[in-house]
Amino acid sequence: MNTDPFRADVLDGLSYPQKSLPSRWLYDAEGSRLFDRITELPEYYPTRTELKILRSRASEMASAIGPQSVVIEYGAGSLLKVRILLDALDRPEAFVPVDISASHLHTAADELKADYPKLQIHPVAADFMASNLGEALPQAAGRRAGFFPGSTVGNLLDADILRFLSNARSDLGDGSCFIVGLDQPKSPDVLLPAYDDAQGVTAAFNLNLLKRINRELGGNFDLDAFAHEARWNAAESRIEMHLRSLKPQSATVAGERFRFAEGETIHTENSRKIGLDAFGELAEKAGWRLDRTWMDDDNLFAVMMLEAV
Ligand code: AVI
Repeated sequence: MNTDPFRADVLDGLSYPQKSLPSRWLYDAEGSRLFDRITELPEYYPTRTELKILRSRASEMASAIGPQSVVIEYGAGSLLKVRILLDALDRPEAFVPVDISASHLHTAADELKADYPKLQIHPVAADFMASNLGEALPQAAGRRAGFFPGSTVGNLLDADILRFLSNARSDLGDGSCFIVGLDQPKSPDVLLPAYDDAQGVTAAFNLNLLKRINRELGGNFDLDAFAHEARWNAAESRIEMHLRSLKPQSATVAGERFRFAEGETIHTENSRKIGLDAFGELAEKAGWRLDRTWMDDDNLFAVMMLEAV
């Protein structure tokens, strides 16, 4: 039996009336490079807005966390944002970055080590959704503080947010806190260009998923016959990314054939814009209390501090 989870997800996702693929598969090496470019686009406000909040409020976050803490970053990536927090913290003792991409994680952790020689760094190569860090977390004199910037929480369903926050609550333990970034609901006039930029970087990011299927699963998608589409779904308060078939066609993946009508789409990502109250309710169900919220002047983005209850 073939147990490749990518293959299983693709064959399953393409077999429903509304074809869909889980967004986590967007991030192969090329997808991660394209996502890094997205974060620098003029239309993509979330990254620069969150960075501005972190830079201007890091000292408040650090004093809420207290001295000699252990910081645990979920889905850590390039470790740029956590430096802002580490620089503001009083004698942080240890840092645990958790990321599924082992090579990316170890390179970023080595770079961080060079700049923070006194900090113990314990990288964990794991899917942050599935990790069970209990044993892997170092002891320290101060608190454990989770860190989950970037609004990745918006790419998850409620049930998955609940599962993730509950796991983090039991990993981090009593007395811990958790800093979470969350993009906020706003006008589609701002949202749509952020997910369909003029340079076409988001389109390349989305289409790269078909390239990945062709390369890794012996697919034969015609990349010129699909187009990127960003949609605002007001009822669900989310941006959806789709790949729209430009003509009637079929494609073969791992020996199975899938037909596409003209205009039919593959739904590839949800980016939910969850309000503070709704997020606070989810956090509460998972054993956290929403303690503080920091936002930019235009209320585009929120950075929240959860406290374990
Ligand atoms: C990673 N995540 C928070 C991004 C977002 O905004 O939902 C992924 C992304 N998709 C298209 N552009 C950015």
